Order: sequence, then structure tokens, then C-alpha cells
Amino acid sequence: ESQYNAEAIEKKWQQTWVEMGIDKTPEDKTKPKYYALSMFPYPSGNLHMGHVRNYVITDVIARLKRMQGHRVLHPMGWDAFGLPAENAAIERGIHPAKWTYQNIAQMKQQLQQLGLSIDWNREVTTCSPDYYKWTQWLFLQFFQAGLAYQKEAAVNWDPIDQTVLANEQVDAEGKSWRSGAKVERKLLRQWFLKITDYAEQLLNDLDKLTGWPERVKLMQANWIGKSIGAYLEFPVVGMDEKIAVFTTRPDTVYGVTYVVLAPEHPLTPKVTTPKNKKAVEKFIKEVTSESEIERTAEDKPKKGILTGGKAINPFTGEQVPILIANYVLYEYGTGAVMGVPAHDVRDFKFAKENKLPIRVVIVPEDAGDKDTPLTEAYTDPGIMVNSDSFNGMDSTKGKTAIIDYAENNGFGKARVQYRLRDWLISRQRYWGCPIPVIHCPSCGTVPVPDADLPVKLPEDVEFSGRGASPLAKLDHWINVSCPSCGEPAKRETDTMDTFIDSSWYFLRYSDANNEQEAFNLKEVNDWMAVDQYVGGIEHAILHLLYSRFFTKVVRDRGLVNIDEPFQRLLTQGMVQGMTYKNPKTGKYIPSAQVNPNDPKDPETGDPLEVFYEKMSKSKYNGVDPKQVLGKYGADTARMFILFKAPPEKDLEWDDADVEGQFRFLNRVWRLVGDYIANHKPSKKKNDSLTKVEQDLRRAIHIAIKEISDDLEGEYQFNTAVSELMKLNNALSEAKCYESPVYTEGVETLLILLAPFAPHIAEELWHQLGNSDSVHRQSWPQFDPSALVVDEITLVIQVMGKTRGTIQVPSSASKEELEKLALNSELAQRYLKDQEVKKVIVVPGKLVNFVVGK
Ligand code: ANZ
Ligand code: ZN
Repeated sequence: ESQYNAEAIEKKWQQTWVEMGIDKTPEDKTKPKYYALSMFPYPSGNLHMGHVRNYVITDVIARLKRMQGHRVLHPMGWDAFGLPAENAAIERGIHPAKWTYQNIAQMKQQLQQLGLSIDWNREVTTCSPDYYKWTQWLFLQFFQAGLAYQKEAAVNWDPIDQTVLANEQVDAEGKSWRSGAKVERKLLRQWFLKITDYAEQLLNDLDKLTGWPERVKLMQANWIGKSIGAYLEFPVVGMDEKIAVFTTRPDTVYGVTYVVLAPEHPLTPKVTTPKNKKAVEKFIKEVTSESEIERTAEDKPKKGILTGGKAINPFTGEQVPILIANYVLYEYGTGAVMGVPAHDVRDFKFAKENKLPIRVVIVPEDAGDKDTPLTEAYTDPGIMVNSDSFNGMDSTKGKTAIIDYAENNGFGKARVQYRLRDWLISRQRYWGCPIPVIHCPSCGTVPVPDADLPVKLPEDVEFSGRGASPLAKLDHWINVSCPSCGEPAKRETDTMDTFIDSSWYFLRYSDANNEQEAFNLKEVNDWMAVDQYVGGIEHAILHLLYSRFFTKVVRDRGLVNIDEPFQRLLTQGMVQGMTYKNPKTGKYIPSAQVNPNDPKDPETGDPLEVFYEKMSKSKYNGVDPKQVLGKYGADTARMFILFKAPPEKDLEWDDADVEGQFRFLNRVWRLVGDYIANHKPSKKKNDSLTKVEQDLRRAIHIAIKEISDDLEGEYQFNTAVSELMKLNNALSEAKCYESPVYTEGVETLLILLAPFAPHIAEELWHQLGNSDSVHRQSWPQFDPSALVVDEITLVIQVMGKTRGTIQVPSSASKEELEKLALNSELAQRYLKDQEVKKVIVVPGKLVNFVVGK
């Protein structure tokens, strides 16, 4: 009997499957489609465990759906533009293209070792001209629709990566998502996509995403940030100017004690009096260097300064001072607010710090008439007071009443405001998709004609890492003739944010080799939407929001007929490694230097903290997939990852559990070997099953039922693997090798195992004498009748008196019946603490307890 040799069989089957075309997307459209998609990787060069987990999850789903009778699209590609390639060029002098393609080759080979059933015929690489030609074409679709435009804007500037960033790429501390540098503000002329035009749809359509985690939908809703309120105008005293404010609390307008402009507001210099000019200018300088996050953070002081100007509250005619303050943002609402310190937390803080008056205009319903000064802002709804004709009104009703009043008198109206801003897509870097426009002194911004696409990245560039983008220095590339008038003109030198590349790759997979179009209408509509998308939670806003936006625009251009790209979304948990940290020095210690039984810092001798944390290079807690694959093979790695935790939960790497899955696969191997060695076709023809056969048949069908249930909807791979182990145990105990039920059991085990451990399942399937692939078998259906336990009704008597009945297996022996009866709740109730003298068992009928003193 041969040994389980993972390496040999995995290589063999991976090659055979390619020859058989097992992973190819079927051309035949008769079966229902299923599109299973993993978020494609950035080709950094090495596969890490997070990738492995992601792709294994999707692969199990793809394999399962094929066996369940679907035609499956399960593609893979490379999110291949981006800064690391350019940094490699700067640091090591290797061209970004070369670096990227080397990494792709390396990672592709690693992916193939995992036995993923990917259709590599549809591989897409975003940095390849045959892909980015269509990225450019799509950009021009946006441009033609008025959804791509240039404007001067205060942008997030990453001083390390020397580029601007989108708001989505700056974290809560005002740092770059990639370089970690503190982001600066800079005024630059930039390209934007008008995602704000779709704010309402992006928000409302979240309701359609029934297969998405609630928390991801909530994060998107918060990011879009819809506020319903009003726009009110405050005339400036002594000037023909009005300050428009956006407020979500028009009901508090009688409590306004000042008005605040954003420092960048165009009215700021106008309303500033000569006396205040110097101080105001100094203040502006300070504030504009702060990031948006810093300016609005709850815990930061609210700094402000008087301009000397005054505005008029249109409701009361009262004059209030105009200030500028750091917490008012120019880009949000109207860039100005009415200050109501009594009812807004920030205003309250600001008024206290700057000694501004506080006027209560809303009181709780049960306030009575005591007039105690506020110790904090009262932000709840209530009854309007100090508000003229609105006094006594419920503040919620008051909102509409105030808006109506303002509208009737011509100084305001209802307004919906979104937090979402337009998407800044310009990047001043080389390794990205060139923005396909030409700037002509007479024609303005002219799109590159379709026939001239792609605008290829020039190759003869220098990477110094300093100053402007390498493209901006290439005169021979920049200087062209205008496509419209033929006069000398200049190419755009900005490239696109790489999130554009990934906003449509899932559409390209439907028709990845099309040279005439981005994708064919019939193909894209056939395959979209993605039925199951699997990827990391870190994309909850960025990539997932952008992709939804792209899909809607492309739909409105008539290029696809769906509203939402991803039907169901699974955000897999992190893979965590055992981490050793010296609590005194804060240093992380590689596990190789630590004795796990007595973890101490090898240098200082300090006892170490031991915990699980997301695997990362800097924490020395990573496990290299290469090593695990080398030692145990892909099937074991897959089984461990699937078994160790439910897919959306974090997974703690544990070598003992890896070993455990390896042993399990070895048990399956031996089980099938024993079966092959001992199986002879049964001679006697007998359709009544023995008890052993009956029990085994039940175990088989329970396994089918449980595993099918586990893979329906929630994808409980971990419990599915447990069920596989149970079935294996049931088979190794039954040992009825000659029974057709045993054959059914072995075959079923291998079919159920196939999506999880595809190589060993295939190998053993062939050892059974099958010539077709286990992956082409139909997923088994359970037989409900096999689950039924044959039972009879047993009468329970105490001293000859019938006390009730219980259900027992018909096959139970006399001794088993006695035990079942005695342990039954019924017997316990009537026997209480009486001593049982004698038990009379009439098999198939009754048990009678004789009690006595
Ligand atoms: C007066 C008021 C009274 C406000 C009150 C709130 C409570 P969201 O929900 O985020 O939309 N605001 C408006 N524009 C602003 C800007 N550019 N920078 C900073 N703050 C701004 O919040 C809207 C509220 O945030 C608005 O309603 C305004 O303050 C402030 F008792 O107006 B409110
Ligand atoms: Zn021109």
C-alpha cells in the first residue's frame, strides 16, 4: 500500500487538469451561470497567507458550484500599476514593468501550486496596454458624460510618495494609507470623477445588497453621509453680500449667536475689518496647513478668531459677529455655519473657549420653567422657546416650519447635503494609466481619439524619486499636435489612481481577450453581476464604492444592464500569527529566537508578551505559504485554513492544527486503500440492510445533508470539514468493505472532499477505478429516508401501571431497552427515589419496573 505523497499527486493533477481543461469557463450557456471572484492581488512578488485564505475560499465555492450544475467563471488577474514598482525602480534601478512582470510570474506559479481552479485564459493585467487601452477608453466615456473634469483644489499631498491622494486614501489620523506620511494640503489643478452625482443612488442601492455584511453597508452609508437640512442666508452688515449656511437644525435658528466662515471662504477677506486683518491672516496661515481630519477631530481645540464683520439673522434682524474657525470646512456644505452653541456640541465648546453668548431655544418637554444655565449642549429634540411665533412648537415639526418660512420670505430653502466628495484621480507618478487627453491652447482639453488609444507609457524614463513625475520631464512624449486643430499641444502628464484600474476589471473578465471592445455587451450581461465576491474588509469603502460607482456610470452609458456589480460579498478575516513582544522595549522578537515554553527576550532576558496578531513582516509573526506547501502540500494547507475558523472570522495560525489536517488526509488515504484491498463485489443479493449498513448509510446521508447546508448561504467551511471527519470515522468503524453501502460511502466521501482538498480527492477517485474527474461529478443529494431512524413505541409501566410511552430504535437489544427506559424522563418522574427491585422487558412492547421497600 502506497504512502500519501502530496507533492507528487498535486503536481500530477495540476498538470492533468490543465490538459483536461477542467477550469475553463464553459462556452455552452445552457447551465445557470455562477461568477465567483476573489479580489485580485497587487503583484508584490510573494503570496502571503492572507492571499491564500482569500483564494482558497473562492476556490471552494467555485468548485462546489460546478458540481452543483453551474457553469462557473472563476478568473484571476493583477492589480499591477502602483507605487511599489516605481519605488523599486528608484531604489534598485529596475524598470517598473520588468519588476512587475517578474513578480507576476512568481506569484502565478505560487497560486497554481494551491490547486485553484482558475481560468487562466481570462487573466487580466492592469498595466498591460491591452487592458489599459480600455481603462483609457472608459475614462473618456466619463469625460464625454461630463463626469470627468479638472479643477483647482486643496488636495491631500503625500510628501513621501510625492503625489496627491483621494480622501478615501487618508486615514483617521490624517496619514497616507500607503506611505503612512502625514498628509499635507496643497492647491493643485487636478482631475476628478463626479461620484457625487451618484451619491443618492450609491446610498439607496445599498438596500439591494442583501448578500453584503451589514457593517460594510453601514461604512459606505456613513462615508456617503447624507444630511437633510436647510440652506439659509445671512446678509452681511454694510455690504451687498450674503453668507449662505448649511444647517441640519433650522429649528435652532433663533439661537444663533454668531456666524462662522471657513478660513478659505471667499467672503473671509471681504468681511474682515482693517483692524482684524493682520490677526486673521496669521490665523489662516496656521489653519490651512492642517489636514481636514485634524481640523474636525472631536478632541482637538476649536480655534477661531473674530473678523470684525457682522451678519444679520434674517429671522430676528439681530446682528451677530462673523468669525472664522478651523472646524468649519470650505469643501462641505456652503463652507459657512450658523453658530448655535446651546444645541451643538462643537459650537458649545467653541463658544465657551471664545466667550461667545449661548442662547437656549429648545427645551426638553418636561423642563418646567426653571432656567438653569446649560453645562453642555442640549442636542435632543424638544419644544421651541425664545423663537417668536414658533414658541411651543415641537422642534421636529419646527424644522419644516422654519424652512417654509425662509422659503416664503426668500432667504432659504430645504437642502440635502452629502459628505461624499468627488473622487480625485490624478496622480503625479509614472507607473499608472496615462490620462488620455491633450491640452491645446486653442481647443482646450481634447480627448485622445479612440483610434489612437492606448496612450502608451513611454519606456525611456528616468526615475530619480525627486521632483515632478518622470512623465512631466519627457518633452518628446509631452509635445504632440492637437487632434482637433493640428497645432502644437501638450499631453496630460498625470496618470490615474490605480483604484480606477480595479473599478472595472470584474467586467473585463467576462470577455477578457476582446480586442475590439472593453467587453462585449452580451458577454458582460450574461456573466454580471458577480455572484460571490471574496476579499478583505480593508476595501469596505475604497474599492467597493468606486466599483459600484463605475458600474452605475457604465450602465448609464448602455454598456451593461445591472445596477450593482457584486451580489454577495464575503469579507474574510485576517490570518494571525503567534507574536512575541518585549513589553518594556516594544520590540517584536522572531519566534525562531524564542523558546515557546519560556518566552524571553534573547538579548535582555525580559519575559515576552505572547499574543496573536495579523501576520506582518515587521512583527516577525508570518508563516510563509511556501514552507507550508513544501512540507504538507496544498490540500493540507487548504483544509487547515478552512477548518480553523469560519471564513469571516480571524484565523489563528496553529502548527498543531495544520498537522492535524495532514493526519486526517492520511487517514482518508488509508481508508480508501483498505477499501480497495478488501472490497469484493458482494455475492449475496439481499436488499435488506444489516444494522451496520443502516447506520453507515445514515452517516453518509447526514454528511451530505450537513455539508450541503453548511455550504448554503453562510459558507460554514469549518463545520463542513468536521462533517467530513465524522464520515471518515463512520466508514473506518463500519469496515463492511463488501457492502454496496460502503462503496457509496467511500465515493461520497471523496466527492464531498473534492472542493476542499481537490488533489487527494481526485487521486483516490482514480484509484477507485474511475476514469473521469471527481470534479466533474454531481454534488450528491441526501436521501431523507436514510436519515430516518427506525423506531418503535415502547410502553413504560411502574408496578404494572402504564405511565406513558417513549420512542426507541427498533433494533435495540433487551439490555439497551432496559437502559433507555430507566433513563427516560418518564421513568425518572414516576420512580423518584424508589428502589427498583426488578425490571420486566418485553422486547418490542414494554418495560415494567417493579419497585419496593
Ligand atoms: C446649526 C446647528 C445647530 C447645527 C445645531 C447643528 C446643531 P452633518 O450632519 O455633518 O451634515 N456644518 C455645516 N457646514 C459645515 C462645514 N462646512 N464645516 C463644519 N461644520 C459644518 O452636520 C451638519 C451640521 O454641521 C450643520 O448644522 C452645521 O451646524 C455644521 F444645534 O447648523 B449645524
Ligand atoms: Zn487644438
